[in-house]
Amino acid sequence: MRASRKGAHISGAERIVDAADAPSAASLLAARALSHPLGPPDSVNVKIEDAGEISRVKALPVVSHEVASAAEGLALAVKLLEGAGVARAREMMEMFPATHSMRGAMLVDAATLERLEPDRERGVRATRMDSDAPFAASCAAGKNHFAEAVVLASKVASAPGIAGEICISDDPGYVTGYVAAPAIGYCRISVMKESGDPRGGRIFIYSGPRDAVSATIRYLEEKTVVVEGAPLSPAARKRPSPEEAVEAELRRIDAAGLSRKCVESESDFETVFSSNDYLRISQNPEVVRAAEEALRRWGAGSGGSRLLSGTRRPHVSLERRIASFKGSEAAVLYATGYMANVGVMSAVAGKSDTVFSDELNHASIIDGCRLSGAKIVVYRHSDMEDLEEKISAFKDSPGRLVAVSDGVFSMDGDILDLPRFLSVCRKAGAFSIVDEAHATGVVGRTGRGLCEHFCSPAPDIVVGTLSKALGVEGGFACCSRRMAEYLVNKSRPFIFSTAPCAAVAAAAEAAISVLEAHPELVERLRENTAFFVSELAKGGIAAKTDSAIVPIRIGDERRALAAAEALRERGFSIPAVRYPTVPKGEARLRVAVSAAHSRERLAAAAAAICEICAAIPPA
Ligand code: WAQ
Ligand code: MG
Repeated sequence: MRASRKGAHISGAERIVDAADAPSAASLLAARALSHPLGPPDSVNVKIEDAGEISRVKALPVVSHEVASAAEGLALAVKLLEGAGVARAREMMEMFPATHSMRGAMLVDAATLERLEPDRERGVRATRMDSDAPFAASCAAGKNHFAEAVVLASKVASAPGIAGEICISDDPGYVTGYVAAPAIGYCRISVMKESGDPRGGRIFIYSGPRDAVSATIRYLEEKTVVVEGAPLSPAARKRPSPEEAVEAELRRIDAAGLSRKCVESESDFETVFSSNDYLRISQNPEVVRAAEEALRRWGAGSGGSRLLSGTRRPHVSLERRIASFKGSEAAVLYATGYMANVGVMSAVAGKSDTVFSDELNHASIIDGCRLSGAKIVVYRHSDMEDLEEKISAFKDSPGRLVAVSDGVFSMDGDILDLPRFLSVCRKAGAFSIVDEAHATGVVGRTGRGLCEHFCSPAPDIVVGTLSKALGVEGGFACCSRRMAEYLVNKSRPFIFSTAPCAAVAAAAEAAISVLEAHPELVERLRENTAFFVSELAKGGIAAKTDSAIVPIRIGDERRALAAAEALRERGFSIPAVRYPTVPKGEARLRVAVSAAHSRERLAAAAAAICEICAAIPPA
């Protein structure tokens, strides 16, 4: 339907209905045109035509943003579009006034800001679309700005090459507008212009090859699209449904290049450069046999927590063995390394205490600090002067002071200066806690960790894991006998988890035996790492490490992903590590060297990394 007066357009609308409903739809639309708020038209055209082949798309999820002013609304529009990957949204906003005189939308190239509409006065018009709402609801008399806009935006977002849309109504009384994009959905913005302002317009943002523009325009103007599940009013659902909330968040993650998936992986050391199974002990026949025997003897599950019938001989024996390997009085076993850190931190610190935590500590330490409820003071990475200064500010506070650091930093591969850390803790009377997850089996001549490496006494608690160089699973805390008793009484992840399977404990103990019997594995890992770093240097990449983790800094998340993908195509599984694992804009490739890698494979991987990093286009 199209209504006009003195040749000028007043209103238009279209419906896609069953043929049987066409006559009543036509009369409802005519009635709507005749009672338009802008006054009576002098002509109304109602055209009924065959919809042809119909394609169906899902309505964009709707997110509402309340703002206080038009200026705030326009700024938010820019921010939302940037979040959807439209880098030049601010400049597009400056082009917006040129849309005011157009009946259709401006079509702008996302990269170059060139205008792509064939007729600049008219613009590109999205037509041939409707919601799948029941006929009566969708034909209700009067204009429903919101419902019509969601349908239009959903069709536009589904068009090939469309990266986003900006819309402000040309209705002087309607100040709510929106930006939309496949990545962020339909984002309503409560105020985008001053009330009474008759200027409005639309921009469709195009991001595709130049020779596909006409296909996009054809889709927008000619393809018949029914939009499924478009809401009729935004007020009907103030709070997004659980499904919508999840959908919106997933789209946001995806748009930022931060989407993650579990990918099945071969345990093949020729291709995998990301395994923590540094010494390949997971495959050791003695370790596998120990697990098999224990599995037959003790069954597949332990049947209870350690304090309630879950403790078996292999658990007790493993705890003793960990302690003797690490040179501590006692050890407490946890189901995972994550739980060990969460369990230790939350047991040692409480509400009235203060924890000092390295800014690059592992997520499990951070989560443990948070769970403890203690005040958290973050100090600069490995900066012992900063730690000392921050700790000394609390010298008169009555609560406990607890300093915690990774031994090997898992994303940079560098190690803590343990003697200096301990001396700062001693002076301040602070508990010292060091996580040796990536140090055990790697650092120190025989893989016993930082104490061996520095010939240093031990911190109050050494946390570690059985799942990395020891090749099995589980975490542990090494400490004094009394401290172990304390953890068993206070550490909720220990108290409230089912005891690990006895076969896991038996395998872990066998793994420690393997490591003790074969210190040359640790030596080989060290040599392999040094070799790999020197091969990278030959190719022009200066990488550094004190462990078996070699970070290759890239910066931009998408470039890091592209590099990882290119490496995967060449048969090297080397992951890109991104936010939130590392800070935004500090994405990197993270190589974990193994004692099982051959020199040839290490050299080939280094060469591929150097070549690909030189070739990926800048961000
Ligand atoms: N295709 C392309 N551009 C169009 C079309 C179309 N089918 N219809 C209108 N435009 C352009 C034209 O330049 C208009 O001046 C401008 O968009 C605005 O159109 O969640 O009412 O029909 O409550 O005035 C937003 C609703 C309502 C926000 C938008 O747009 C909300 C609105 P209007
Ligand atoms: Mg209008």
